[in-house]
Order: sequence, then structure tokens, then C-alpha cells
Amino acid sequence: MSERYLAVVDLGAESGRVHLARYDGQRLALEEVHRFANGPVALQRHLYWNVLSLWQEVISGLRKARRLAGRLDSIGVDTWGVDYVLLDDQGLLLGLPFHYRDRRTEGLMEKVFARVPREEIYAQTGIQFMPINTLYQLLAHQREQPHLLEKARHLLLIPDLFHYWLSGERLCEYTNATTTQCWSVPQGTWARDLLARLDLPTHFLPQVVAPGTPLGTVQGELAEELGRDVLVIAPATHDTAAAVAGIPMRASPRDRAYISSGTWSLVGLELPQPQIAQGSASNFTNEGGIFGTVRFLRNVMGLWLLQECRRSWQEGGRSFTYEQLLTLAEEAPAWAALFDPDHPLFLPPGDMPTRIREQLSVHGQPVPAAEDIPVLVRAILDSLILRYRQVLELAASITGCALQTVHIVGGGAQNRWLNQGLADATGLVVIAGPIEATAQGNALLQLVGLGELRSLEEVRTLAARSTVTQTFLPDPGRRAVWDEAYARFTTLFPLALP
Ligand code: ADP
Ligand code: LRH
Repeated sequence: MSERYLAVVDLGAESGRVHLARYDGQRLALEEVHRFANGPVALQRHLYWNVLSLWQEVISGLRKARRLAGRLDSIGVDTWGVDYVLLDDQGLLLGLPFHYRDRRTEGLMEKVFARVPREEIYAQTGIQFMPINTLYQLLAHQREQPHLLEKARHLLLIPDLFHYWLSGERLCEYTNATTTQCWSVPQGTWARDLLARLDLPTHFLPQVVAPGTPLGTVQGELAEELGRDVLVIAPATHDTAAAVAGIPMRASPRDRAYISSGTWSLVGLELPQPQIAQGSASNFTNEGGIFGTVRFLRNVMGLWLLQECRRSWQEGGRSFTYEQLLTLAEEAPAWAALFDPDHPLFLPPGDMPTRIREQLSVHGQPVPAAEDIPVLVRAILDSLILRYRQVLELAASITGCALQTVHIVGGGAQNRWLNQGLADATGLVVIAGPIEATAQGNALLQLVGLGELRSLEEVRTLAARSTVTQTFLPDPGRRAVWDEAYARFTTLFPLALP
């Protein structure tokens, strides 16, 4: 076969990157050709995504990929979930997309539960209740800008917007549709009845296509530059779906869990079916995956805590790389200060070191001095590891899975402290990598769209063949101290409903 050249656009909440993926029939090799910063933009008391700047960066990356490869077979975009844009009847943007960390959804979940009981919403959608979900964002939109909702002809999720700008096609890809809490799992369609009960419009919901669907070719001036026959293929457009697709593991293994570790930590299992009856009380999510699989997981606040602390320290004139922060954490006393990493106070951007110190104080934990970076970093890492253990134990007990191994993928897979700590705290073998599992998963689904791969087994076989990982074995000598910290943590912060 002739080599395939795929451009992979992966937009994360902290950074965006464009990769050139080469497939020679045996292996998939990814080369990062462009990386750029991403993050919330504050404007007039709201938080937005700068989609225009992201578009420019995407185009620069695509040009580089094309130059390097000489030709491209296809392009696919994945991004973070839940956020969307509204378009008018001309296909033009009706405003900027809000960032899911914008405060406009505060308190809305409770208002919704007064109209539709949470059990009913969960039975329909199987999605973890979080204020960031598209469902509550749409309600906020309706309260604050009802005229825009009325005028809107199309709603597109963020990756679908980029696909639209590239190909002219306005469609929504399934894995991302399912994360919105506007998708009915029993019906396998948009949850129109639920939206109607909340007086939300449904006319603008797009047609939904399977991951790996070719949407069309690149249109307009870009076609001159990138090539007229370059296909735009919807991969798994939700970055978490793409990351899980890219994990080098068998299909839906009963002995393995995963953590997709980036800005968020998505901690869970790949299942053949949703677990809605049992998942309800524990607030697990059942997102749709590739080839009919389900991502049964909990969103944990994740390395956002460290990102925001690092940003605050940088603004205060103290800049550190992530490696430097991990080295500093080695100086700190072990398990001295624990806090609930999922406290809703941590969701919006802001002065994270102060918020963490306040939470430590509220729970009677030793409070480090404001400038004590090692203790703060250590508190974040210890608390995340203990929360991961809680989620993994709960997922295993709900599903009856006997876990042996956890895969950690994403930027956070470079955090040796988290990898070893998780192995020691859980007694599980931790397999770290690939760092760019999301890009790998995106490329694998483009290969599905090109007809090169036909099943989940083929996807995972190629993922395993193309991946380098690092294994962290649990140190039995450290289990007792972790167990003691776990008992303290679980007493203070049980895994509760929000
Ligand atoms: P996203 O896709 O959400 O933008 P990434 O998958 O790129 O996120 O992961 C970002 C996280 O990876 C950062 O918050 C940071 O904690 C971690 N990270 C990045 N580089 C390193 C590194 N060199 N060492 C340890 N951790 C790192
Ligand atoms: C991870 C992620 C996660 C969503 C959140 C908005 O990047 O897509 O799966 O819940 O961002």
C-alpha cells in the first residue's frame, strides 16, 4: 500500500497541537508539527474561547503538515467536550463560544432538578452531573440571551465548528454528542423530550454521525493550498473519546482501567454497555465511545489545579516548568495536607494557591505558607492520587471488574510522581503513555474513515504496535502509609453526590 498521511488537530484546554501522522500499513508514527497555547479569555465578566485565534493556529499547523508530507489524505479535529457555538441561517457565528468554566451556569443544576428530577435526567443521559454540561450552558444562554437562541439555526460543538469551516458540512459526531447531557442513551438520539420539558429549543440540533465518518473534502481557498481531494473525517471528536481509542489495550478489558490525564483527569473503564442503573447514585458518566463502547468514568478536577497554581506563581514573578515543580514536591513532607480536589470552588480560573490553602484550613489540615510551593504541589498530587483510588475502587465495585492495571495517557503521563504514587497507593501496575494518546486516537479513527481499519480490535492492535509506554510497579513497602492516608482522606472526603 502507499503511505497514508493524516493531519491530526487536537485542541486541549491548555494547549493545541497539530500532528502529521504517517501510516505505512504496519505502524502509525506521529510527528508534532505545531503547538500553541490555549486557555480561557476573560472579557466583561465572562470567559470565552478564542476560536478565531485557534482557527489561525490550526491553519498554520495544517500548512506545515502538508509541506512536510507533500500531500495529505485527510484531516480530523478533536477538542475538549461540552462547549458549542450557535450559527445563524447564513452559517455565521452568533457570538463567541463561552468557556465551560464561565460562571453563568452556577446554581442552574439545582433549578433544573426542581423541574425534572435528577434521577430522570440521569436515566435519560447517563452523564455525571456537572455545571459545565451543555444542558446547563444552554439554559444559561436562554436566560441571558434568549434572542440568540431564537435566532440560531444551527448548534455545533467545537470540533464540529472546525470541521464546518474546513468542509462546509454542519454535522455532529457521536462521541461528543453523548457528553452534552442532551443525548438520550435509551433512544440513541438527542434527548429532545428532556430539552422540551426544560423549554429549550431543539430545532438547531445537528444530525449525528459515527466516529470515523468522512464529511467531505476541504473547501474554498484552503483546498488550493492543502489539496482538492483532502478528506475531512470526523474522528472521535471528543478528546477523551480519542484518548481512550488510542490506549494500547484490548477491547473493553475487565482487568484494566485508564486515566486520561490532561487538564482534567478522566478516570474509569471502557465497557461494552452503559451502567446507568448502578452508575446513578455514584454519579458516573456513560459517554459513547468508538465501535459501541462506553466510557464509564468520573471527571476529576485533574492537573488544572497544578496549571492554575503554576499560572498564579508565574504572575507573581516565580516561573517553573512542570519538571521543576515535581522536583520541588520531593522536599515536602508526605501526606501532610489533603483536600477535596473536586470542590466546585476550584472550577473557575483564579488564585488557586489561596483557594487550596483556604480549603486546607476549613478541613483542619496544616496550612502551608503562601510561598511554600513544595507543600502545595505535594498536597495537589497526594489528593489527586487518593481521589483516583476512590474512583477506581468504586468503578470496580459497581462493575465487578477485578483491576490489575491502570493506563495513564495524556500530558499527565509525564508526571512520574503521579504514576509511581498511583501504583503504590492502589497496588495496581501503572502503564504510562502515550502522552499524545488523543492524537493517536484521532489518527486511528481517520484510518477507520479511510477504510484502513475496520474494528475495535484492529484499532487497538495498531495502537499497541505504534506505542512506547513506561511501566510503574507498585512498591509493597509503601502500601501501608498510603492506606493510612487513604483512610484519612476517605473520612474527610467521601465520594459523594455533588
Ligand atoms: P490538555 O490536552 O487538556 O491541554 P495535556 O494532555 O497537554 O492537556 O496535559 C497537560 C498537563 O500535562 C499539564 O497540566 C501538566 O500537569 C502535564 N505536563 C505537561 N508537561 C509535563 C512534564 N514535562 N512533566 C510532567 N507533567 C507535565
Ligand atoms: C477533557 C474534556 C472532558 C470534559 C471536559 C470539558 O479535555 O473533554 O472529557 O468533560 O474536557
